[in-house]
Amino acid sequence: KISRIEHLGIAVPSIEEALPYFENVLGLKCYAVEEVADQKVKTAFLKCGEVKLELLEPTSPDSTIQKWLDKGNHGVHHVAFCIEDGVSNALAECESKGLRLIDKAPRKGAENLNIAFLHPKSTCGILTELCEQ
Ligand code: CMX
Repeated sequence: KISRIEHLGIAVPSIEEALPYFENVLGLKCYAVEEVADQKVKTAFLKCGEVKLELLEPTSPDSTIQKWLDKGNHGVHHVAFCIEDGVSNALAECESKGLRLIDKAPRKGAENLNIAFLHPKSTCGILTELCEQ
């Protein structure tokens, strides 16, 4: 069961260059910067009410985010939903409903959350992340 949007993942070539817009223009506050080594990204988190924005900067040319940017994409990369009754249960339900899972089981993401991704080809073109505290 989805309780809320946990965060929006936003791909940027450089967190340093993007932050002045988010902080000085939008007035949001960056409260954490963290590298997620296995995803080859540096992340910066900002609070926007209950929802977070996660800026994603690639740390390697073969990073998923770098490949996405190289294809001419920019901006919102994924939507992450908070799942009340656990990511494992949600994955089983999504699979039974014919969705394509990127992660077959939950794994640790930024902020030490249990997370799993669903493939955008089965979620109306929106790369979808499921999260649990
Ligand atoms: N949103 C919507 N569609 C996307 C997408 C995105 N973010 N990324 C890729 N796609 C689409 C592509 O447009 C492409 O569609 P077409 O075949 O119609 O052109 C299709 O998915 C396949 O894309 P691809 O460029 O060939 O890329 P890959 O298959 O190599 O990877 C994906 C796509 C979604 C499987 C991969 O990005 C993935 O595993 N993502 C989950 C992990 C992740 O995003 N990590 C970074 C964030 C980590 C964090 O938040 O901590």
